[in-house]
Amino acid sequence: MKLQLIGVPSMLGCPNPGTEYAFATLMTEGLAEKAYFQGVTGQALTADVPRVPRQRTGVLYNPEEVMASCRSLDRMVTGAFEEGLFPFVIGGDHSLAIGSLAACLRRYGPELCVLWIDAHTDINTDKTTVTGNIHGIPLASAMGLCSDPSLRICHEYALKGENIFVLGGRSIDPPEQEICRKEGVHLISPQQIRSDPEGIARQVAEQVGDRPLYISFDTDVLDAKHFTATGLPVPDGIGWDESRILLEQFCGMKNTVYFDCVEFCPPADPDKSACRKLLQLLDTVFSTLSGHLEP
Ligand SMILES: [Mn+2]
Repeated sequence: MKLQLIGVPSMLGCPNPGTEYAFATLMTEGLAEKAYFQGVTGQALTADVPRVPRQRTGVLYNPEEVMASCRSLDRMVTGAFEEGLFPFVIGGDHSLAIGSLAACLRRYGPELCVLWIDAHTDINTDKTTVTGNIHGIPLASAMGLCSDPSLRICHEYALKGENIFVLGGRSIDPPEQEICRKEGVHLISPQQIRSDPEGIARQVAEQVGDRPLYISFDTDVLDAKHFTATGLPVPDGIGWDESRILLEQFCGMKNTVYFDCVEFCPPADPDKSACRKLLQLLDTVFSTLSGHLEP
């Protein structure tokens, strides 16, 4: 199996602009070459993202345009599955997951497990959000917890809280903590990961077992002192080594069906040093995935 690279140049779901340049910047700096070298094939796709000013209409910022981007990504991820390709998605802000989670749920059903490697749990609903930023609600959307049905794409299946593992979460709103507790979401702290990254990765892998696995890597999981080129840098995170250990473990699992990397913000990285480190990490992901995807 080969990879399908998909870029989502979105920023309307997060407060700070810049994530819309991540895919183009990574491609210019060698992402496609690294992918090609590791076995990716074909042309990269770019999701259709409306270009409009960011503005709040009611509770949320730009719900119509964000959902249009998500539906575009849903079609591309679904298309990749139909062609037997592994979807490898570069954001863009994390709201894109509404589209990719919908595609994965429709294909794999409620057994789908989600690894959310992120400083945030992104599990606010349209009722609990304070900021109105849609990158804070994708998990709640996939679980069917949002009260506005237009914020959800796949209505056949809901993601189960007990199948969600948030790794590195440390900026969690009180309503999100309540949702996580009630729904049985697994929260693994940065401290737990730093103290024994291999052990934590193994434990989570055992809990997932052979169920289909969705992996999302939000760059803000990295500690703010290692990586500031993201919309919302948060202190007390994990390092590059721990990130690599987690991704090697999880991307090496045969049941992994999807990967994304989101929230990289190139304008906050003028000397491209963060970009180069991120490319190295993604190269590890490529080589780990290509090691187990069937030819
Ligand atoms: Mn996120």
